[in-house]
Amino acid sequence: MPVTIALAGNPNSGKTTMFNALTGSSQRVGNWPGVTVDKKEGRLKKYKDVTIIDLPGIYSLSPYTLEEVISRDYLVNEKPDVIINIVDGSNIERNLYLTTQILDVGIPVVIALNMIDIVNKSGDIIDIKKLSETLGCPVIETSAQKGTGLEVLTKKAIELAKAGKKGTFKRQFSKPVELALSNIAELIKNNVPDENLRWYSIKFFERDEKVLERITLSDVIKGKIEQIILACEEELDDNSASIIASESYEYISDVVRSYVKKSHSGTTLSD
Ligand code: GDP
Ligand code: K
Ligand code: MG
Repeated sequence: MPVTIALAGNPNSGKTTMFNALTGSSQRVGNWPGVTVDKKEGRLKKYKDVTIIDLPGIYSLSPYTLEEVISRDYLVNEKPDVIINIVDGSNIERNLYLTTQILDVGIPVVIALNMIDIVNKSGDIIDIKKLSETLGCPVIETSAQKGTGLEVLTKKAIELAKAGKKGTFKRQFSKPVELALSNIAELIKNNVPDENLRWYSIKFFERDEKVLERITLSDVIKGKIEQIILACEEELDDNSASIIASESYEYISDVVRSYVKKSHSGTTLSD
């Protein structure tokens, strides 16, 4: 069975280094449709039926930059079989913002906890097992530069792709937000793919312009969604997009506080 793996991650997380290590000389560079951003594609070494797509480096899946829109359109509409999310382990808190959004999309994800050589040298300790349980997906330690962990990483990715195995990520937003999201999900569930329902519900809640353009809903349904959002905004006294962003940052900082022990700070590793 042919498998398509997408590499997604922040700029400077080691994506290009990883892509080169995985694909060697089998690379082709083209353009994403209609834009001049490079689209790099290659074949996984030793596997002729595994294609690797290098997505542009991004910090989030919001609709504000060309790179973000290319990446999310690809993930949501073209659906790779599995995403390898490259996380710079030495900058984990910042990198996990994109990770949570990628996990919301609803396709299988493996996290490459990259720069692990730097993490180890610094003396920081990351509880991989707990992180993996919390994020509901495998977390594999890698050094793209030294070539460590890559075989385990790609084996895991191919295994998830073939099993079509989605993660079990279940971060909870606050009660009013979860209520709004489930009410929105009820209204849009016939208009979006099942596996992406959570992602679309969040995007409608955020009034994401690109999603509003793309998914056609009746004016009555649109009106109901707006009422749901307004009620939540009133209750939490903030606008919806900023509610999602700030609750996401809180969630990530909890995760990092619990599972990352910095060698030079007072942060503790919970059990
Ligand atoms: P990109 O912006 O995500 O494509 O990142 P690059 O692949 O260009 O990597 C950014 C820098 O980090 C480069 O200098 C790489 O050599 C270096 N790098 C990438 N992966 C690793 C790693 O696992 N360990 C270390 N120490 N450096 C890495
Ligand atoms: K770079
Ligand atoms: Mg790069």
